Amino acid sequence: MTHHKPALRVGMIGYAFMGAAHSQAWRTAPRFFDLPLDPVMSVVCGRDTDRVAAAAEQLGWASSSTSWEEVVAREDIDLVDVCTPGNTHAEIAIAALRAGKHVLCEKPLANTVEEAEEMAAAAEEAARGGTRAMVGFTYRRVPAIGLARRMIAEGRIGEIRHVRAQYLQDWLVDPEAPLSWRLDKKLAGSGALGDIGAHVVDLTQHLVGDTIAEVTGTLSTFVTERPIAASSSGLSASAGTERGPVTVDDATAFLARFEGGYLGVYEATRFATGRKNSIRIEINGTRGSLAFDFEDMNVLEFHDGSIPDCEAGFRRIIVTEADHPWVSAWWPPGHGLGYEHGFTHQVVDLTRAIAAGEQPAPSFADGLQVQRVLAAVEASAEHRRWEAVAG
Ligand code: SOE
Repeated sequence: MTHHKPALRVGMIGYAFMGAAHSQAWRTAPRFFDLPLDPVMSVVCGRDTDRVAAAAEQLGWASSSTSWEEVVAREDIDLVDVCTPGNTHAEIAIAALRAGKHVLCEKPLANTVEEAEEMAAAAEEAARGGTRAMVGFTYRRVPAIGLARRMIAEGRIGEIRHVRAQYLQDWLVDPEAPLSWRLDKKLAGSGALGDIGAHVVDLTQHLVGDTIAEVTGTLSTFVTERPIAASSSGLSASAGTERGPVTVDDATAFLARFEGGYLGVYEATRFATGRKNSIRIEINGTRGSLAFDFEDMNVLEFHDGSIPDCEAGFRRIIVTEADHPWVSAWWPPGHGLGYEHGFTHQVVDLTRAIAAGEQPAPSFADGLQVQRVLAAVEASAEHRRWEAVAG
């Protein structure tokens, strides 16, 4: 294919949901985009020898390993892609950066602000030597979100007044849905707040180009015990009747005030019956409004306030034109993109930034700032008051 280009040899840690999404991205990016480096899917790493070998075969990695330390130390690896639960992000990412590997790390950046601070410091240090780090807030790279950001930056909706964001899922409505690592505070850090709330915090801040200054919010856990899943506990199938505690939030709601003075209203839940992956964002400005729902991800709604009221209204822009962000590499107008394309665009932008010697976005510093917002929401819920976002 692109043998004249320098290689970017990738080692990926973890191979479940995110590992599959990232594998698809590494494989596809150089086939649809003209990249300055040629990604090589060198090694995938996991704890179980047989399962990780099978994953390598299935997902297209040249080899497999059961030691992330070994992968990080390998001379012939240029980038470490961290697709593990949050409790291992800091250790793996920092070791990789110190070994001179570029890092792509899944979100949320870490499980605590302290870990995120250490990661951001390691990334800053590494950047001095040209080593890059990026956190995987992949929804930034949905074309409709890219278009919304461009329109806001161009002033098309004027001054911002309201930011409204919801991340709605329903995979925990059934009280018999099993405990997964995502429901264990030690592994996941928090529940809906960090897993999906983090996305809308990042997305909205990215869209308006501003940060949240203070928050007040609350957290709820509706189902406090669930059956232990055989696969995640290592117990036999008979363990189906055993139950374990849910140690994270099922849902959160919070208000925010941005540095620029405007208001934010946020909701993140795994109990919105009927909503599967509904990331809804509406931004109201003095000259217009924009609205997005990931369940209709190729569409951006735009109300242009300069049109006379008798003819105005929200119109649906189908974000599949060649001059929409990232779209020209894909299909003709109207043919649509999906969830996986965000991951491909992430790999494209990261690879280009590495080759250009530039800082990719979102950086670990951006990931740390989101972590601070999450921590402020938790503190607010605990103390029942407004909390400033530290930093
Ligand atoms: C589960 O809630 C999950 O897979 C999240 O972990 C992702 O970040 C989100 O994009 C989709 O839902």
